[in-house]
Amino acid sequence: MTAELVSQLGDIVGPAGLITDPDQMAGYLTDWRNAYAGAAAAVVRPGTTDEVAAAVARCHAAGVAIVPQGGNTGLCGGAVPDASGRQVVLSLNRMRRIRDLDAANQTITVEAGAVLQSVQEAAAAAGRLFPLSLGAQGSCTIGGNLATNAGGTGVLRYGTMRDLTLGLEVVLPDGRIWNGLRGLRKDNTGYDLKHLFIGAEGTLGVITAAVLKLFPALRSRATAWVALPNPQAAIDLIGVFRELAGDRLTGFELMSRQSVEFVLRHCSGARDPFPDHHPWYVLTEVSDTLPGADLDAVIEAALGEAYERGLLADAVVASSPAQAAALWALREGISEAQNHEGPSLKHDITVPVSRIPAFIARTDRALEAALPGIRIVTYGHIGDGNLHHNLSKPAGAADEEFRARAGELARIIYDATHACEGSISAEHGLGQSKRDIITDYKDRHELDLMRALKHLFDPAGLMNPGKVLAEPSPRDRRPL
Ligand code: FAD
Ligand code: 2HG
Ligand code: ZN
Repeated sequence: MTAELVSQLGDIVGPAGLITDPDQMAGYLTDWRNAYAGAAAAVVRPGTTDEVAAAVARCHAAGVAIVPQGGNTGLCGGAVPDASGRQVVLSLNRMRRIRDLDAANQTITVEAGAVLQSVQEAAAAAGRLFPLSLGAQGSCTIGGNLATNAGGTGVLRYGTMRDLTLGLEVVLPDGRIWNGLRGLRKDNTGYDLKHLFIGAEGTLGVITAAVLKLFPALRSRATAWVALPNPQAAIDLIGVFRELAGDRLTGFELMSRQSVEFVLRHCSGARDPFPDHHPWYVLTEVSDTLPGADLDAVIEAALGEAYERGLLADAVVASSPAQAAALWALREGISEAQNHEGPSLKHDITVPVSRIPAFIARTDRALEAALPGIRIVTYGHIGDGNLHHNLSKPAGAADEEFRARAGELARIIYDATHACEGSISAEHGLGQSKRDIITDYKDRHELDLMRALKHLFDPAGLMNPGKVLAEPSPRDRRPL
């Protein structure tokens, strides 16, 4: 049956679109960190929406599960197939076209496999901004950004992918095509279905194209790196920046000394901006659509007020675009740098901004008590209340011993998150890594409704099964 299906899929997508050779499939079967690995009957790479629809319909008729995949940069194992070898990976990486750019409507229509950076560049070439910005932007795709409702460093000004999307085109789990590619900012004609597919991590259908919002290009920018005594100072500092910069505040990232130390150790060219060590840092950016706006003055006014209030230990304002880029590299290098220190246990949590200092104090005390010497790599989008509260093993400890503690350590972080009325996934999703533990933290009626929606869209359970929600036993499947 599988051989027959694979041959039919080959007829649909042609030789350029089908991979069955184990060596060529390998990169599609494990994730960026090599944290998850699976197997597949084939990797299918359709070139058009019609080909996606035909391939999905074929798999549906054969009862074979599909795992949608974009750039495979996700951090929760959502794009990795299971170990059965019976699933089909459906990669969108041949569907990269920019279908339309409507400057007057401030929209761009792109295919799901378009790499985020290429969409940013197309917008810039038209004098516009597509503001989603994240470390993986050279590899991640718009389809993956939508499926995970990606966030990144611009959320405090422009919102998440959900806020940036006006319309979608989706292939449903049985192969029908829903054309919702509307570029409308107002459309009250019933339920807004696009929001079900955004953040669904490929469990409700395959996103093939999207209409995205554009914004005026930013023509002036100022960037500062600030040393702080504690997280509360960062919360107070963002208040000062919000008051003085208003909507021009486009970046506000927190980093612990441990995070920066890993970057200084492992990223070539990284330099500490200050001679002394400080426990916490903030990278902040202010930008404007006006060319030549004096944003250094805005930053200096904010830093001046913060200094008067005793919030700052030290600060530097970038004197050139190259220096600003070097400061951003210190922030963007953390994920990669942590990989050099053994397994990195990732916890992408969010709590109300005001509760971050208490969250960090409580969690770090408990983590250090549970595993003395543990290296806590705290950083993130503090303006959104989103911390990457990641963990590295104590220096010299064995990888396997550390991995064995992962569940217990995650529980400490998630219990503290829950106690602060937060969420255990801010921007990376549930994938396979959090699909079981989420049931301990999310309202059970909400989970029931999610299961019912999954069953409504995908009654056969063939669209990325085992991601977001554990696979239901047939007994648990019930209609809405
Ligand atoms: P993939 O990894 O291929 O897939 C992710 C999920 O989406 C899977 O469940 C997959 O099945 C599903 N999917 C993919 N394409 C489709 C489609 N067309 N239709 C339906 N489902 C689909 N994330 C953030 O939010 N903010 C950050 O700041 C951030 N920084 C990162 C930095 C680094 C260095 C790395 C490695 C990752 C980072 N991420 C970040 C996580 C990741 O890059 C994002 O989640 C990204 O949006 C995933 O896109 P992708 O194309 O790689 O998706
Ligand atoms: C970031 O903000 C990303 O850098 C990645 O969301 C976080 O690797 C991580 O844990
Ligand atoms: Zn992030």
